[in-house]
Amino acid sequence: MAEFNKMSEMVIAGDFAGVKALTQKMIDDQVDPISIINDGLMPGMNVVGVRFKAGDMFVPEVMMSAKAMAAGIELVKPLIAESNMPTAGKVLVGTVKGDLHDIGKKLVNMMLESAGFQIIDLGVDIAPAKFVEAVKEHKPDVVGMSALLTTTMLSMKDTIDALKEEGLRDRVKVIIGGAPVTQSFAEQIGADGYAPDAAAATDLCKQLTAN
Ligand code: B12
Repeated sequence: MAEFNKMSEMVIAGDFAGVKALTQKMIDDQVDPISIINDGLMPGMNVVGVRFKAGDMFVPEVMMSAKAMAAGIELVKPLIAESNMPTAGKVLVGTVKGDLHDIGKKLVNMMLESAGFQIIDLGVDIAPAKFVEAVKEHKPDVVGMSALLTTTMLSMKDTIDALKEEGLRDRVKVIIGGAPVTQSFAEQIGADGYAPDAAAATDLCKQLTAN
């Protein structure tokens, strides 16, 4: 349908008002709300992910696209029974203890949400015990930790160790990210994965929740 393509283009362009208006028009025209998400909004965000990874789009543009997509989702959400909402999995995220940086984490959240993941964001300065508590409460598929300081990255290992001590490590995948974090650090502390940016984080979560 040409309107789906138009909607994808509007998401890519970060056209908040356009996406909102077109979503409402489609709802008025009785288009299936799940199809609006899967055939209109998602394909646009997928393109954004690819372009961001290739360096053809930058953080502010990605945020505009994610906001445009969210405007569409807001309108269709009430029309879809909770259980039918397409969900790719549940991701629990937090910035680790002692660290207050959250801009990158918010970007990761937006991209994941746009890809259909349910996000539980614990916030910043999250101690290992708090991650453990939240894993018990929310039973996520993936735990994502963010750190921007070389001093706070060490708390990522403490959190993984705490999950092990509580017998929860095998029940969740753990991914880490943030400017000072690397793939080799992820391997060193026993995380399941590392991603350098929000688009790669989305790919990683898709991969880890695929089975
Ligand atoms: C903005 C900023 C701040 C803001 C934070 C505001 C906020 N709400 O986040 C404020 C002013 C509060 C701040 C404070 C401090 N900061 Co500061 N800050 C920055 C700055 C300029 C930008 C960070 C940022 O937002 N980048 C943009 C986002 C989009 O990128 P990103 O965070 O890397 O996220 C991407 C990826 O890393 C990845 N990612 C991120 N999280 C996750 C999580 C997962 C699971 C995955 C898979 C991927 C992933 O995806 C994201 C999107 O693509 C950096 C410098 C820099 N260029 O990085 C310094 C920087 C990180 N800060 C630094 C320092 C030293 C501090 C302070 C200690 C300064 C001070 N003396 O008070 C305090 C510490 C406060 C604390 N306890 O946390 C240093 C860290 C040095 C180091 N190696 O340890 C840096 C590198 C600056 C520098 N060159 O010295 N800071």
